[in-house]
Amino acid sequence: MTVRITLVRGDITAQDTDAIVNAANSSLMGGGGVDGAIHRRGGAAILEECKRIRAEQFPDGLPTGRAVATTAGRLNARWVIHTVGPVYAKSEDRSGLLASCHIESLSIADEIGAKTVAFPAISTGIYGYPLHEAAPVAIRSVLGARTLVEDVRFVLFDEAAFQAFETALAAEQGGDRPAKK
Ligand code: AR6
Repeated sequence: MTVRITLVRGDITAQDTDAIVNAANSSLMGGGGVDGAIHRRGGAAILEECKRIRAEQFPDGLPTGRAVATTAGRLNARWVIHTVGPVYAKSEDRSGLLASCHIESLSIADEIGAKTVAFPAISTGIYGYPLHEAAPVAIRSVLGARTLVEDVRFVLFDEAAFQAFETALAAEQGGDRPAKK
């Protein structure tokens, strides 16, 4: 079954999906942007689990393109899936790593049994990925993923991000207008 993709404008920390994806960094110790918002609103339980994951599984940090799950603490979601997007580089195509973030996050969602997953526009903030390059990669990797996840909600913070994802989704779906919430 193909994943159903929905685009919404909003704050990912307010989503009530089974899991929300965090645009983290390798340290898993928090940061700015989505990462900062998730840790602030979710509370200390998330960081505690991140520390344990670092100590037990990833002493050198979570590699770019990989994903791990923790509790969502006080958030509405049940889990946070932390993934590390690539820092944008003009000199090198890192779209494979960005695709991997989505595919690995959905694979972790399958492991924990999450059927609905919210993604931010990974790498398009502090990591500098242009929206018009990131959006098609994100949409295509989700549509192409082998997963049991039924609903993927891209939660876009501003109009520019929403429009980039709307264009990318319409292109993939042969010109259909995407569902707007
Ligand atoms: N909800 C939804 N989207 C948001 C939110 C929010 N609450 N806040 C920002 N965005 P970024 P990155 C958008 O910078 O580029 C952190 O310090 C934002 O407008 O959060 O992957 C980490 O620790 C942008 O479109 O993530 C890493 O060090 C998108 O989310 C680094 O930033 C991603 O922006 C990761 O950078």
